Amino acid sequence: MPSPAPLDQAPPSPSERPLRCEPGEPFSWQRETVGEIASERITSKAIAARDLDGDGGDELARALPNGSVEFWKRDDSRWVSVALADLSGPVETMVLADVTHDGRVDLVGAASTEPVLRIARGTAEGVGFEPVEVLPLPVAVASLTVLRLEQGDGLVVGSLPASELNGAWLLSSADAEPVPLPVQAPSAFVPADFDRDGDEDLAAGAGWLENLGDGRFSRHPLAVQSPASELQFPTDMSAADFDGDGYTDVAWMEGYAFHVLRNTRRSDFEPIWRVFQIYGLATVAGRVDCDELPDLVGVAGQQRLQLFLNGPNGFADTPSHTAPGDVLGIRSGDFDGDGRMDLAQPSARGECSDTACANDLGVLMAR
Ligand SMILES: [Ca+2]
Ligand SMILES: [Ca+2]
Ligand SMILES: [Ca+2]
Ligand SMILES: [Ca+2]
Repeated sequence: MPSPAPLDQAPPSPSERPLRCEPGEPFSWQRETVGEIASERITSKAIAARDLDGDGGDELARALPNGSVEFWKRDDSRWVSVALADLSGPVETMVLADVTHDGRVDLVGAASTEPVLRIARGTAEGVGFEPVEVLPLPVAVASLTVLRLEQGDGLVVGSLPASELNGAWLLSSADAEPVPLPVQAPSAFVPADFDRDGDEDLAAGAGWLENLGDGRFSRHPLAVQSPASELQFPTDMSAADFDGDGYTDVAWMEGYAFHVLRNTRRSDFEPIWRVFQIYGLATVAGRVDCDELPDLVGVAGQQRLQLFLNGPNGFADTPSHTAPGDVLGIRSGDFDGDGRMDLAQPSARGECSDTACANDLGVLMAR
């Protein structure tokens, strides 16, 4: 089977803000341009969204490969640049999380070219960061995922699939020793409290890791182990309670199919929906239309965005909306604070010089 490079990784969780729209309101996506990205290597791993100034809407940040990070916010339907930060070195993947456990959101970046984390501590006021600190790691970093722990935000560090130390590590804080996680071949990571015991667990590749709350994790299969199942290994996953039973389910994207696996509450999952498509690459989940059931977005063949709306009767087998353009990745956020998931979407404009391509950083606002 052809194996396209994983496009991106899903963000940790859909918005938990109250919905500010009425059930049955018609849905559309409104595309807005945030800025330009003069880089050919930007993907949505280098994009992060979080409400940093506490006004209820997420700020949007993007890192360039040289570590320069720009922050924007949506202000009265316009996008304004609000801050610059500098991680002073190569950055391919970036998260916003309180890894120093001081109550302020920090900026964390890393790259597959060097075994370090670059951390800029958040300052007390609004959107601002201290000068970067560089922390050594056992491996170069292919992915960063935020895992919420009792004491604050932790980080799951995934190494490159081809690297000698093939696996994933948990840093329970910025100054903690990395602890190896029982993961065989890391590809996609999605945190969620699957067993509702108050400790955030982690879907990781073909399994999920139950957080035992004492720093240890117990591994369970996530792919359904039956001869009829074609589930092998996800290129990406997202998590949300798609059937509204209170337990977080998983959307599983493979090269050729897109599945929803229902959390059975018995430490296992069962497939309840599947569509076929070519080269599924990335997925995010969150409420897009005006009901409480989370919807699904996939990046599929030809790198097109597809939206599958979820309702009381489940998902339709054809996407209800698609967005054109060469999508380089997706990141979810709620930029206007209305409780509906919006999408940050770098896209290729096809204008390249010898050294860089001019790409758009766009946003699809749920309307
Ligand atoms: Ca904000
Ligand atoms: Ca749990
Ligand atoms: Ca569920
Ligand atoms: Ca929104």
